[in-house]
Amino acid sequence: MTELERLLKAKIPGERTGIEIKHSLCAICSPGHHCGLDCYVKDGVILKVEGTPDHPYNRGKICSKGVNNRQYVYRADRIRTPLRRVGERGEGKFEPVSWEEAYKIIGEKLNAVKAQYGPQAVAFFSGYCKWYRPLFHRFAYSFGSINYGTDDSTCNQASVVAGMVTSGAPAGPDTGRANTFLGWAFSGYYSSHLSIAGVRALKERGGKVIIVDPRITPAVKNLADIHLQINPGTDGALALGMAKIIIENGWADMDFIKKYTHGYEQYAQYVKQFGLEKVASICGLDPADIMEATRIFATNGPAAINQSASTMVHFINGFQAFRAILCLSALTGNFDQPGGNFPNPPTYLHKPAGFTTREHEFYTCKKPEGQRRIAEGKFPVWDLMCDEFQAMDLARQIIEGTPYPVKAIFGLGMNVKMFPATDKLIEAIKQLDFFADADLFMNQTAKYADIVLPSCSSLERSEFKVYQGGYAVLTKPVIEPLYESKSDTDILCELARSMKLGDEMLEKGYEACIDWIIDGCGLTVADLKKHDMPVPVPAAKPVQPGQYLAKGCKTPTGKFEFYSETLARFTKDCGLEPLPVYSDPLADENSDDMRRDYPFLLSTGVRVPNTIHSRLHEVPWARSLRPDPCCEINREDAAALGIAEGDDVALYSRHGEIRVKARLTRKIKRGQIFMVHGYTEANVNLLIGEKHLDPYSGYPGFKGARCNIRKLSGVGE
Ligand SMILES: Nc1nc2c(c(=O)[nH]1)N[C@H]1C(S)=C(S)[C@@H](COP(=O)(O)OP(=O)(O)OC[C@H]3O[C@@H](n4cnc5c(=O)[nH]c(N)nc54)[C@H](O)[C@@H]3O)O[C@H]1N2
Ligand SMILES: Nc1nc2c(c(=O)[nH]1)N[C@H]1C(S)=C(S)[C@@H](COP(=O)(O)OP(=O)(O)OC[C@H]3O[C@@H](n4cnc5c(=O)[nH]c(N)nc54)[C@H](O)[C@@H]3O)O[C@H]1N2
Ligand SMILES: [Mo]
Repeated sequence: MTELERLLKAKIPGERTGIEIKHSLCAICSPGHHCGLDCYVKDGVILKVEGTPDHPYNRGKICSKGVNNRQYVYRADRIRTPLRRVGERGEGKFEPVSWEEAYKIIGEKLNAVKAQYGPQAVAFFSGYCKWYRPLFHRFAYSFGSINYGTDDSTCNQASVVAGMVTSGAPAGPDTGRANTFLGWAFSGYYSSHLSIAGVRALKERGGKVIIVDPRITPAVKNLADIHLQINPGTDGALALGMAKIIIENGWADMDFIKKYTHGYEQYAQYVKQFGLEKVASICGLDPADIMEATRIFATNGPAAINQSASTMVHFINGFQAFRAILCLSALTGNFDQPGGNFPNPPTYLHKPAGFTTREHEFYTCKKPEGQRRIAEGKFPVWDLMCDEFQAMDLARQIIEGTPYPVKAIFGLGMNVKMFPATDKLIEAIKQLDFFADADLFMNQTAKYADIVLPSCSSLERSEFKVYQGGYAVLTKPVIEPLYESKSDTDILCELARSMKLGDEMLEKGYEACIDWIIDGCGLTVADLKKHDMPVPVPAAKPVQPGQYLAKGCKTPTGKFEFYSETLARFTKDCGLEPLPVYSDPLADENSDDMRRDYPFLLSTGVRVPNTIHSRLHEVPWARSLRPDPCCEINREDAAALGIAEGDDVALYSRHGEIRVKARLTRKIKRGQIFMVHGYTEANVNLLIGEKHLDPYSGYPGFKGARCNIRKLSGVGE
């Protein structure tokens, strides 16, 4: 091997090899992260990726998902050209069409539905990706439809709303200044790897870590001083029981409570019924552990609570559980205090960076009046707080046509596998007059579309992004978009022009839109284009604890509300409770018959290191870590059912059945089964009913439903 060959094999950048390091960001994962990436590029091809060492956010680190970027971008099932369906819906038979032709068909079809049924009969829906959302939201409104919806119908928005209802603003943990870290459903190693360093540092300076989780996770093993291995979905009871202990031991911060909170008397009265023995029995915990964890949390302050983004609200009692946990922060005077939890308002796309943008004005200025959203009236707090439809009622409304027909969907990255009762949504999509979807990959959903558009990845596009600490970046593409793919924002702006939507801003293109949104921050797109790394934003100012309470909470009383006056508005007509009440996570599935036929609690979608939702199941490196869809079952349960490691099993509920492999574990207690979501060949969402929803948020009980399991004998099964 020559030296040059050796250098090339080792992918060493430089003039000799012609390998260049180009900066971008990893958008495989959630927008809360988007780590900086070094892409090693030669002749327009990505050879490898690494974390960018001097990136202000991830400082060189990337996770086990991010390392897959090269294989992700070059996945064999990338959609190459715009496509028109020629076979049956779902059959996967398409013919290529030009972009102009695709835009023309989309325009004609959407306008035909609008003419016949009204603009609200067209629904606009976005899957997980957030980066194009302000433009997409505005597109829907400029078209004239109020029906814009996203994966926020199932992700972390319910946690945000629970925070808004209680304190007026969601409040994150100030781990850097805390003495105690209460990780409530915290699995940082898997779902948010950069959060671990802060917890480690806290431990190193002598702080205490409590983790509440039904599983023994790496966070439990490596970080926890106390692990409360709770029964899934019983967290609300634990939080209320802890409140009782805190109040009775005189650990509540009465000065804080008097000054900054509302409804303490009713709350203190309510928690009296959550005695230690009762709570220990509901939660499956040792009373002594609950006592000790509560003592540490309440007396070794400041204490920060890190609630999971979505786990708590993935139960039908989750909204109130989230509130009950949040109340512990105010009860102990840790809310909006250094080392506690403090609100840090988002700057752009959920990410706080210490400056304000005109993200919301950008689309609300086009909001159509006088229309009723899909699901409107079913989840009144959602209606009040969220500027999008709750998608859990989408399939029903399409099929039943009430209160009005929905006849077309324009989707960006729509993914039916992620909805409970996926089969019903597919039925609904089959009944539409028209369905268009843009995605990188020919996934199960795209196969049902009449027109499929090829989107490109973050490495092939230019994308605006803000970061904590007051940074912003406009990335540059590191390679040309593959095949005929385009960035989603170019698709939206070109379609706006082709359809003559009459929206000058969208017609001007993405950069003009961003310039409008960031106006006043001290930087323009032209400034950002001079860099390929995040730069400090002149208008950014760090947000400090205490600032929020000083101005008064954004709640009806201006206080932190143990007793929510917002929820109280809906008590009489909708039965919503103003206090953070506890209810059974399986309330709708707890009949004797159900207990007998489906004795296991099914928890779906606990995060695993090798994938985010469905996005890496088809990527060879990531897939090799977990080649088969498998469900986890406690070893003793498995033994009782004659199930051995790797056995084929049927996992079923009253709604459906899937076939997977059994993985035996001691990491979960008896009576529970955990299964990862996002597989087409074993879609666990077929087991979750469309009506198994939290009445406050409309969120599905993904993490608490009933199921059963049986070993498959092989032949004929
Ligand atoms: N059972 C169960 N179901 C769940 C969950 C669970 O825990 N359990 N979790 C829920 C949660 S929290 C969430 S957030 C949702 C996530 O649900 P989805 O957002 O539907 O999940 P993804 O698999 O990320 O699918 C997004 C789609 O977007 C495509 N895509 C990726 N990048 C781009 C892009 O740049 N442009 C376009 N146009 N498309 C792109 C992907 O290829 C994929 O097809 O799932 C929910 N569903
Ligand atoms: N690797 C990876 N990372 C991801 C994602 C992914 O799909 N894969 N998805 C991203 C998205 S969209 C989201 S919303 C976030 C979600 O992020 P997280 O909410 O952190 O994700 P989970 O791992 O589902 O849940 C965290 C922990 O909650 C525990 N848990 C489960 N049920 C209960 C319960 O009843 N009570 C308590 N106290 N704990 C419980 C789980 O065992 C787990 O250890 O992750 C983001 N990050
Ligand atoms: Mo999510």
